[in-house]
Amino acid sequence: QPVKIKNALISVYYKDHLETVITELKRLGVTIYSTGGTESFIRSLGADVVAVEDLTSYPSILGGRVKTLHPKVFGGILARRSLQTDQEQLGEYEIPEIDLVIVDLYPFEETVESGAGHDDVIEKIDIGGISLIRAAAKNYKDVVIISSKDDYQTLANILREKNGETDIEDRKKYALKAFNVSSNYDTAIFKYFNQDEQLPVFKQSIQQCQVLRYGENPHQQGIFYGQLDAMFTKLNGKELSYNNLVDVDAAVALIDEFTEPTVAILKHTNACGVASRSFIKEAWIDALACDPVSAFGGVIIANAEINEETAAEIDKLFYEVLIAPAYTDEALAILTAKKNRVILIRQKVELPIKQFKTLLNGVIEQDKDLVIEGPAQMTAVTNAKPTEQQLKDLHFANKIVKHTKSNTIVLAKNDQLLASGVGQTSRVDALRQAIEKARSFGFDLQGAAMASDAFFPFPDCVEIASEAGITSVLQPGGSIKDQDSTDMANQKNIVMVTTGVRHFKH
Ligand code: 93A
Repeated sequence: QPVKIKNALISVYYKDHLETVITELKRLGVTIYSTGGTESFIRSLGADVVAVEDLTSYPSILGGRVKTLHPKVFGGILARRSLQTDQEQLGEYEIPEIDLVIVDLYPFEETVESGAGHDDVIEKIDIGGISLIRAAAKNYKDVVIISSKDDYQTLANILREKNGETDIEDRKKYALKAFNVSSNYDTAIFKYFNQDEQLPVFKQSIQQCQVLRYGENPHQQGIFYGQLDAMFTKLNGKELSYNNLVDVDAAVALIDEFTEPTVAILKHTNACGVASRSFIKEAWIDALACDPVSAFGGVIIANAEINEETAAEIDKLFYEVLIAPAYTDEALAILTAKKNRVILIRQKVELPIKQFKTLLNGVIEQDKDLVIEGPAQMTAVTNAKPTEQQLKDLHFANKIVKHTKSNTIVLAKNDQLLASGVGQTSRVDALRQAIEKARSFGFDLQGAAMASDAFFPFPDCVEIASEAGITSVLQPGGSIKDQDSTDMANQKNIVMVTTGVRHFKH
């Protein structure tokens, strides 16, 4: 049914281009209600206008935060013209029907983009205006909602051509547009809050970028968005490649799990050597001993200063990148003799707590895995209880398992990685790979600790582990067949603890 406009409410932030509509409303004798600034503007055009305060018998309060939020305004917009009870209530409370609402919202995005401070941005979150838009759009069967300047001219044309009437198709089209305006508006507010609270570091970092030699392979282009200079001082070597960056990222995340002097060696993001010792040189020697074959061409990271004697040992290996918090001058003299090797000093800077990855036709975001369970979070589920040393070994293995590609099993003993099975499609495969690797490098697995990134679906892993000499096992638990694995551990007289926390990494 056509609606003949009798009363209009106009509340616009930017007043420009309103003249044509006002001219038509004036000609049609429409009563115009309006808020402070808009009211003055309409009056200046020579049209009659009723202050919304006179309609509500309430002043605009809280510095304008509450000016249209009143039943006398919203009742007139939301009342169903065809519903008798709504009509009776309008009469009872002396509420005029409002058939046209024109709103131009507080410019939230524009205020954010102008670099305004937080308080100014907050003030530009429109509450009354967005409510007017939503209310009028909800009642589009009886009300016209104009939520964008772009529509002033077409509205004026319709009013002129149809002599103040609108039809349902037009009103529905304007309602659709109104909900588009309101949803974009709220999305902008959401983005502002999300950026402000969670991603300050990331936001900063993507303002700079660096073109890489190539991507993962020479036929792929690569760019790094971020500020490497803020994290590392490069003392020697060529530009970091795409793959170097990926491994350096993994190395940094892994080493931050450790507090004692520790060295880790990584290949394709997985550790192939980790050891914690009282002195960094011993940590290096025992990290390398884990898998000296894989270590070739790897990324090395240490959490303590590299001295001369450690540098002399590291220098014997061909590696791509070495990262440490500091180097002695004598150490640097040795390390910088090989021109291509990248030597980095790492500054501790705050890193983003979110991860992003493109996927299908979108992007997925998640929190980084920032938790690690220590002995206090380990619950012994077997008859045999862990010794201090076993708890220490399990904790060490758990730190590494968290940073290794799933499915993974990590074997460790005396603060040294013995071997791991990485990125396997079954947990049994990961365990077999780990056992075989450890043996091939001469490790005796008697008394070793084993950590699994996820629960055991069957008791087979516990059985195989026990046969290899492993005496303590850590896993998150949570399989419906947990008890089978526990029974197997009891039968083999080995210790098993659960942590309740899974550490998948893909
Ligand atoms: O602060 S508000 O959210 N509170 C309200 O009740 C309210 N009603 C309308 N802002 C409100 N408005 C907005 O005021 C409109 O969306 C428009 O942007 C602006 C118009 O104010 P004025 O007519 O005083 O210039």
